[in-house]
Amino acid sequence: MIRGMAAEKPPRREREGDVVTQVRVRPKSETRRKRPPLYKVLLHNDDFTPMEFVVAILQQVFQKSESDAMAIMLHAHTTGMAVAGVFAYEIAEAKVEKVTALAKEAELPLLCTMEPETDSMGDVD
Ligand code: TYC
Repeated sequence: MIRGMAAEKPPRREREGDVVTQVRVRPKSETRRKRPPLYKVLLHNDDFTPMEFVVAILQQVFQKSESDAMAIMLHAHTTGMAVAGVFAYEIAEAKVEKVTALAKEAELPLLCTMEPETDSMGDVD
């Protein structure tokens, strides 16, 4: 022990007969997360995409009811942006790609993006 210095804990070893198992002890900062980080999928307002198209996207891609889809579309229409849903990274990415492909196919400028979900302190996790 070195005086005045926090000695680092050595790796734990467990003896089982002749087999020595070394257990890796991760520092707290490296422990596995229980929940994956989440991402908000955002629909941005524009002046050209018909309201009906946005409602249909919300129903078909985000499985929203007609009344929820209408409320989310109107929120984007009045505030400039709305959260269509919150998902793990790969799911959010697939939703953005799907909406972008449907908008392109319909030759509409509807913009769909994703961003990390943050808590009330603005922290990602
Ligand atoms: N502002 C569009 C209109 O008046 C409708 C609209 C709503 C477009 C939401 C995009 O994310 C959007 N036709």
